[in-house]
Amino acid sequence: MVYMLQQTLVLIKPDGLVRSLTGNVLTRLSETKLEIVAAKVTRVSQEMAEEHYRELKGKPFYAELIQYLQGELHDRRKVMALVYWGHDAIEKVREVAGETNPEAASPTSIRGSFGRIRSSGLFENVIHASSSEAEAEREIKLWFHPDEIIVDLYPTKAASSGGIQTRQWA
Ligand code: IDP
Ligand code: MG
Repeated sequence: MVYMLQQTLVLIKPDGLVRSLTGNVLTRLSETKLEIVAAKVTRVSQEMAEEHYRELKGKPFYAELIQYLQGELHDRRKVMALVYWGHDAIEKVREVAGETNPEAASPTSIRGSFGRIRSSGLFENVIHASSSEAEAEREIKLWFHPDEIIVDLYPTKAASSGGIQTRQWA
């Protein structure tokens, strides 16, 4: 089989942070042997949440999902964002993450171990993981600046900010 060198975006969602699951989640993800090439803790504006989940606009759970990603359901207004990089990164991380519905997810997966379904029906499933190369590209460019990632993943162009040379996504 041909191995694909890929990158994928992971978000530890606010439920993961408020329940102190960061260490557990990172330990599970380390089993993939992928490399972390970017990581940060960041606040999530409504615009970011809507852009991240723009494909789901119109779903009955969309409005609550936007609140969830912003941390409004957990009074913890931040997420941890990471880029994992290596062979078959997308599939490996999705495998460790488990299915979207935490009750359907394998009990040994992150979502199966730590996720729950809110009484509203929203899947509170601890992490986000990109599901295709196109989605990974869109999401990594949304959440990270080129200079925050230690490898060159996508083309960039030079930019200057206050006289300091930086890069932007091309
Ligand atoms: P994914 O996170 O496994 O890629 P998506 O379909 O992209 O799943 O959905 C994004 C997020 O929206 C999920 O992680 C979950 O939090 C929520 N979600 C998705 N489908 C449902 C649903 O049918 N009911 C409730 N929440 C859902
Ligand atoms: Mg998805």
